[in-house]
Amino acid sequence: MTNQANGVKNRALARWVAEAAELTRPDRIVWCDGSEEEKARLTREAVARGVLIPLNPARRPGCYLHRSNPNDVARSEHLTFICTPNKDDAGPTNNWAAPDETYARLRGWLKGSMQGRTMYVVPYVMGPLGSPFAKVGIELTDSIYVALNMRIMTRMGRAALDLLGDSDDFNRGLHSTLDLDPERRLICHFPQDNAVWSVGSGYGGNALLSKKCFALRIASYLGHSEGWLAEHMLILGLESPRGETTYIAAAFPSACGKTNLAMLLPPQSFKGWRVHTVGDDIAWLRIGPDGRLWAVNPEAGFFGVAPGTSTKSNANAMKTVEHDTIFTNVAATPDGDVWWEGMGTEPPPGLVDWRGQPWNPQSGQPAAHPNSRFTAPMTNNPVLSPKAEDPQGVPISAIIFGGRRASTVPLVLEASDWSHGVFFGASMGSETTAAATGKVGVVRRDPMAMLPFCGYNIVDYFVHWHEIAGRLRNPPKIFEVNWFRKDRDGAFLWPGYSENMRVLKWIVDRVEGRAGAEPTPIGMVPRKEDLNLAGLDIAPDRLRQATSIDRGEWLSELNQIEEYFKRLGADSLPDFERRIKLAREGLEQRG
Ligand code: OXD
Ligand code: MN
Repeated sequence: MTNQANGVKNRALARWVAEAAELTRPDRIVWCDGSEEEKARLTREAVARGVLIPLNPARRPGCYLHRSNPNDVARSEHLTFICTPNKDDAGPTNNWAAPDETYARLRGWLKGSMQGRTMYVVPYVMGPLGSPFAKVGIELTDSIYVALNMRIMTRMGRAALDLLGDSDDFNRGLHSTLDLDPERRLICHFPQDNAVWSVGSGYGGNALLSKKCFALRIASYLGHSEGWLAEHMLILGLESPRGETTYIAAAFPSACGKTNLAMLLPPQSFKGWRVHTVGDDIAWLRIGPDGRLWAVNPEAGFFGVAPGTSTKSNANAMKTVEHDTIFTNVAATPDGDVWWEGMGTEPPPGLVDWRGQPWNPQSGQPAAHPNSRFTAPMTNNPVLSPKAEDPQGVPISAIIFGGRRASTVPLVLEASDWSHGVFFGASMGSETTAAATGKVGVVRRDPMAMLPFCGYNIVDYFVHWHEIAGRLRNPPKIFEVNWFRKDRDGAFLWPGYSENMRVLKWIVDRVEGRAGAEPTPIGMVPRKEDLNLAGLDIAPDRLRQATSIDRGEWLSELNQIEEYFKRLGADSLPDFERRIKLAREGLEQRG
């Protein structure tokens, strides 16, 4: 076995890599340094092995296509485990397994699993370099695709080893694709050990351990004990024509438009307004010395959903993926470009689908997998915030919770205070999407969009959110949005995309105390005159439907929320009980 570890001084790291190698028996160990030379070398190797297919350099310079195993195309929530000594610490929303048994079982699977393969040692930093938020992870992987993706998604290489120094405080991620057999696929988190072992999958959310595994599941656990929050939230800055920027963090379940909102291009009539992206998926939030909530995006790239991304839905994402991007499971055109459903162009003749098969519109199946992705460096984004690398992060003035709901939830609601906002987040529901395996389109409760990502007991997580308030002297206002409400014929009531700017502007105006709102038993809603609707062609009746609170729908919603909280054991939280009671009484009085 060759191992270039000679120069590595960190004893804990060297020991751990040696232990993992002893178990998995790779032919070679390659320590990634993050250099350009290394990127070129790994890319050449990935192309030679057929893992990456080069795209046409004239059309997509520096871009590659990867086709995954068709059985491995989304996060596998049913195979994702939180392994804590006590089952109760994982709580009612997580799959649980005992740590010792799980380590033993995985050790059995991992024995010799890297024979004939290379083990890549991928050191990485989450959070801007020099930031008090920053944390180090090391992923050991036998997937060259993972190593190259990690290079985009994190600050990978030398910088991480420098930051780590001789500390043993780093996330230990061990990843092997084994033989991609779903019967031997498990994604296991050991929060007490700051460790993740993921086997049998090469898919992003299962295999890029920096992302969901470390930056959300393990980090939420660390945040609970250290007094901060790791959230499934985008972060954006909204700059007014006067040059004032307000920062907003927004939680939406997977594939509900976080990347689109984070890169939003305001409509024509909003002259001088600009959106800047700080992050599109994950926020780490801490209370600053000023008593405000400060956020960083721990990631350095975007792992976005391709289908539905177009010049109309997200012109900035289309620019972001013009170069130096890895596409996964999209369709390929005969001239070496990419294509997906909802790209806004007709499928060209001679298309090859995500499985590598010839495709035409009669094929009866999408050409790109519905959860096909792009991995692009955040610096490709033309509207990247100048604060994205700021070690202090950005101060958050508003938090938004959003879901995909065909009915019931209005376009936007404002909470009366922090704890009312916590209720919004804890009770939110959304229709499922292709980002996880399983049925698509059924409403499931997804508290704070963290259902698949909270690494500890969700009831403790709610309490943690409540307790944070005690230390926030200047808390953000909290809102709930729903861009997806439909009329009786199934058509969307609100045009969405760029027009969501109108809702963001109302939110900023509410933060600044400049806009009006109407109280309802559920929360504050904007009246027509409170929204800037200049240049928007929407029938008054459709706007009314989009923003209305239907008494019957909400009484049934509250029953479902109450039922859900009971199932979680969260009904004992006095504040939730009070919120439900107040909302019910208010609706009943409305008659
Ligand atoms: C993601 C997800 O990949 O939420 O961001 O599934
Ligand atoms: Mn996500």
